[in-house]
Amino acid sequence: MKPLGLPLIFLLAVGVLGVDRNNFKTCDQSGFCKRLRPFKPEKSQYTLNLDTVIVHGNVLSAEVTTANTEAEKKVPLWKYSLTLSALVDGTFRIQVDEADPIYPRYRTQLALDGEPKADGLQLVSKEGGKVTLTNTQGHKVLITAEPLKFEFLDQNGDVAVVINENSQLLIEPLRLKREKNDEDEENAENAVEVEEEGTWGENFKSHHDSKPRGNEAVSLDVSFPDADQIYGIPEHTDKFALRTTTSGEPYRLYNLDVFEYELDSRMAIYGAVPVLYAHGSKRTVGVFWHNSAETWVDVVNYADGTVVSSLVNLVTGGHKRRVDARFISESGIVDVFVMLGNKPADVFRQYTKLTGVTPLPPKFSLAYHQSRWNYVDEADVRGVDENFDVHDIPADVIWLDIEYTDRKKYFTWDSEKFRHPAEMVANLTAKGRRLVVIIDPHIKREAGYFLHEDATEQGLYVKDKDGNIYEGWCWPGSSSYLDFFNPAASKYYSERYRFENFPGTSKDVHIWNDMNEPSVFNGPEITMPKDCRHYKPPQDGQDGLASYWEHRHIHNEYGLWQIRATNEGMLERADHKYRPFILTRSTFAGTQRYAAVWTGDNAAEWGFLQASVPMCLSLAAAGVSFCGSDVGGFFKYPEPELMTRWYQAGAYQAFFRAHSHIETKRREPWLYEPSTTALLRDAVRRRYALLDFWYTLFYEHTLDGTPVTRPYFQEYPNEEETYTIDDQYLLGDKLLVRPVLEAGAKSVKVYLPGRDTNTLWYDVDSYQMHKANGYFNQEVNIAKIPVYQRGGSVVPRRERVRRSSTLMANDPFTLVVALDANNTAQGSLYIDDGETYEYKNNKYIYAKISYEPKQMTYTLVNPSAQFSSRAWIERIVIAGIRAAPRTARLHHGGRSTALQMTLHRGNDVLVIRKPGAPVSEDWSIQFAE
Ligand code: NBV
Repeated sequence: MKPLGLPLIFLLAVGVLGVDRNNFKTCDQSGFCKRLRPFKPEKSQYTLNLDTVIVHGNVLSAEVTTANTEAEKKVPLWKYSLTLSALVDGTFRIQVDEADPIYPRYRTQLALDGEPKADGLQLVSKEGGKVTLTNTQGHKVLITAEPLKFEFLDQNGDVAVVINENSQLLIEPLRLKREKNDEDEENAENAVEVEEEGTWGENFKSHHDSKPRGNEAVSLDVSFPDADQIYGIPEHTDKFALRTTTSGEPYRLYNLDVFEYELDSRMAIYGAVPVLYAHGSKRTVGVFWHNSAETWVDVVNYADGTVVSSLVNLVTGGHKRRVDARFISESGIVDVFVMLGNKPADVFRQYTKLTGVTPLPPKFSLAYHQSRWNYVDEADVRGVDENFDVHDIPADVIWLDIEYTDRKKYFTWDSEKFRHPAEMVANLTAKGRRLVVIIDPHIKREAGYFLHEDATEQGLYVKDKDGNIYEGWCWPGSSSYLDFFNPAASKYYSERYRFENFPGTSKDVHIWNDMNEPSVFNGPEITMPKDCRHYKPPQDGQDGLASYWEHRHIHNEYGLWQIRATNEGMLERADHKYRPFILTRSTFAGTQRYAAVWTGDNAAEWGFLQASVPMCLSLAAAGVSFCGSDVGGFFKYPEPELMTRWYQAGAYQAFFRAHSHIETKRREPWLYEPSTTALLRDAVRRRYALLDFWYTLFYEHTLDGTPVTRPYFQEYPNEEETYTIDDQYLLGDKLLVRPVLEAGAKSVKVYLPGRDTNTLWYDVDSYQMHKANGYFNQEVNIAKIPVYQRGGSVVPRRERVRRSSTLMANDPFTLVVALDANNTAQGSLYIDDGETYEYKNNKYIYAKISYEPKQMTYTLVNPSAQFSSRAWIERIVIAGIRAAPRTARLHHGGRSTALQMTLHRGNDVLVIRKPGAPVSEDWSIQFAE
């Protein structure tokens, strides 16, 4: 079936912005959400059978049964198996599955970074209808048998997380479909036996979902006593702090290609990471709902004005602080991780311990990227590349969108427009630049196209509900989709990335996986039908429904399977020598292990620039620190002021790429008036000056798993005003960024946290010192980007302007030392070759830098790590110094040299000129009064 030229409609719609909500389900249109959302029995019908409790190793296992009470007949009498495991680092896991399901229920496969490590679990007592357990860190778990409830106690013995407080644990047991007969009609009064409409099939618009397994939803509620705010569950365009959903739609997690997505919305968009964090001044905790099916999340914050006060009193006993959340998923099992923090950084780390960190990215990928749909041919690419040099703007990467291919057949080139891809790439690499090309997951169904033929012959495609190859509609027209769940398909796909299989590519060509929700223009909600079939490893005795997974089970992790195969292919194409860079649109828990994420098709409007900050903060908290938005906006054309502000903001977001829609006016930086070009140039140069700072932050993220881009409350957890701030943020614990996000701004409200600890903040442009005291008004002109360095930190910079980051490898450093109230500061610097895995063989430099009133030291953390670098320290700037030392001497390699200094009295800055200290060895500077 050929739908009505959808892509054309897509193009025509540029300019008239607005999501077509009719294409996407509300909770009421999503069978299980409608069915389960009202479910709130007075008392949970799940009971722990105390006689069955066994604690072995780190796991408690027991049987749970449901009572079939008169009052609430939604849950049939059934047996479930419960396990509760203690995991390292203050984390617990609860899994509840049917004890004996008629087919196995799906368990999400790729989110976890391997099997979580066990902690010790001890049974403390089993009495009075309760089981008490403890881990090695002194956290306790109290399980009440009837009605079933789990309370997690922090190390002070206070209740930190409660599961099933609101009795919303529910697992719809799998049942066999029976044809209706007269007997059923007679039994109609037995509610359990009567199947609700929609059990075996649902419709949405013209689409029918056959639901061969019937209803199989799961739900669970979680309460966070003492919490002021909860965060997480990206990807939405809503605020960073989640809002009460009682009077509207729940937050939806279902990876979707939402054309012209709207702002301030809980609608699902491209990504779905089911992790929540609850924060208050007492503690920070988190919950990771390990489920890849469509999921809806309700939130009640009892401090919200919208929550009726009688309910607040009833539930919280008058205490206003508490937030409840509830997950409802279409399928799977109940599998939830409880992370007990108790500081924000702890809980963010606990989450990345489970799902993995972002591995050290190749350095170029942290630099500036220039993209457009599309650079039309080789001459265009060359022109763009050259113009960066003509206009003295550094750039590291040029991107090619779908039009570079031979009519959307991925792993091919348009042989007219891109006749010499290898030369084109060589031309870029000569300047240290790279190319990124797009590879989408839909495969053009065209006779003679090797990928289509191989996939058909080898049975590598996703199947439809009847077991035939699924056909959908996407950019190439009629398309099929590789089933990455089939190891043969993933292997085949990985191999497509080999240089010999993708001619023209080299280690300097990296990959953009777009449309991997997956997007299907003529599918329900623009995606794959839920009753499509995915590969499941064959097992004896499992046939029929037990022999495959349905798309409904795995939907949110489909894209993750694709990028995993891409990553594998990119590693293998270069014998695991070079670090791949991948950009993905679809996001799930664990995505950060393979790819950076961008926020998809935004628009050149101030609202979308504003939204980029909370969207990336939320993704960063969910493990994806490598996040950015299309700089300038994808749809529409950014006028100079918006373009300038977006470049300035993008320069301080992890993934910094300008991109635009094919139908919009060209907008490379030099196409604006020279005054605007100058501002864009300045923004990009600021990014390059801080590239080593970014690189060091990403390296440190691999060590501690905490976000690179941080909400204020991560570093200042007791400062209540910060809990809802999401228009400004921290980079590591050192820089504070308040991008100008408003049109015509003459000043912006900057919040400087750290009042209680006498924190000082230095304006990075003037070194003007501000004492932390909450909000202040920062005057801005169009050139100003409000960024502040924390007193007590050292930030490395490189000031020489080059064409690309690669060409800066041996450039000298400036160390900016910002003093705290005690005249001390600490920082670090990480250096390696920027692109290989040699750092894993100790070929790197990682130094701690420390400043005290009498001396400054630069010390390699791991002296056996060696990397030879010709870079050196050309300047040390000390901000906030009131009295200049009389002398300064560099001590290095047994020698001592007198250094020259200048004190700038106006702003209390001391500049040490040309200390000439190396970056690859220890040194110190001694100051004398
Ligand atoms: O490949 C074309 C675009 C791409 O430029 C954009 O960044 C993606 O988010 N792609 C979506 C397809 C359709 C856009 C309407």
